[in-house]
Amino acid sequence: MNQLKGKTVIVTGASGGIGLEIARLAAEKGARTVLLARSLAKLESIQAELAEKYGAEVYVYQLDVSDANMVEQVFKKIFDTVGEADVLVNNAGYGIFKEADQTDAKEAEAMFRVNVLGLMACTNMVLPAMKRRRQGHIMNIASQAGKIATPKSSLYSATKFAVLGYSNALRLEVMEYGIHVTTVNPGPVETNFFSIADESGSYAKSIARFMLKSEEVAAKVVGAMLTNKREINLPGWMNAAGKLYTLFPGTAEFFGKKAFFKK
Ligand code: NJP
Repeated sequence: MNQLKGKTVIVTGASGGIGLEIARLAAEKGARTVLLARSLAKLESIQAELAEKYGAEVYVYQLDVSDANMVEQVFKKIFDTVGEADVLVNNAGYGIFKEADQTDAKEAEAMFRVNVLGLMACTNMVLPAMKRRRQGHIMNIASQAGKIATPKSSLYSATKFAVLGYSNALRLEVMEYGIHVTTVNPGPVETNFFSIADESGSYAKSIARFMLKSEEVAAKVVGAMLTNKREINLPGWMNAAGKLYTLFPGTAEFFGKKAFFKK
């Protein structure tokens, strides 16, 4: 049974990378798909492609999730034009790999505004209707960096730890309304993320063989839509490493030193 047919799926950061693949797959499965990002021209060309390929009902809106007023205006427009959300995928985000003392307050504030406050603002827009309808699904793209913090990831990890903390509390709060909250924690994924996070390209090169494809991540996310999956952790070996790290952090840091200092 295709559980997404006729459902409304909103994806932030859908102009490329993981968000685009999630939107593409949701559209292919018959969802009414709403794509949000800052790059409107990219969204419009994706809209045309998805409409042609899948005959999909696709809507696009320009949105910078770090702008709280814009979040409010755009979501109101979506509710008026498209309808209420069945699934919200909070995917917009970025990282910058730098040591803590090389990171200034402006960079920290900007990243928190997108990765954390933006995600919270979008969630708050869809929650009232989800609670009223006693159904819905919030899927938050966090990271393995929200489970294991490594050098040059202090700021990025802090934002993703925040996303996991927020999501874990939210899941309990909305459980009684039949609303699901899933966190998605991928390892490195081959996307434009690294051209922002790792300008030199050296980290991306050193871990190229471990990189996931955005299509793989998207398949897991879309496959879990409207189910009560708590977390999606991938790849499996990194999930296992994350569990060991939680149990024995000191030992894991000692033996994992070589891997931890790859950035
Ligand atoms: O990155 P990329 P990913 N307001 O750069 C949008 C997490 N993750 O797909 O606004 C609204 O290809 C941007 O669009 P635009 C990562 O932390 C990744 O890899 O037009 N949208 C684009 O569509 C992030 O949360 C890896 O520039 C904004 C999208 O976000 C998510 O996965 C590993 C925005 C970014 O696409 C997607 O990242 C991991 C804003 N202010 C977690 N700023 C990885 N790639 O290795 C950016 O564990 N966007």
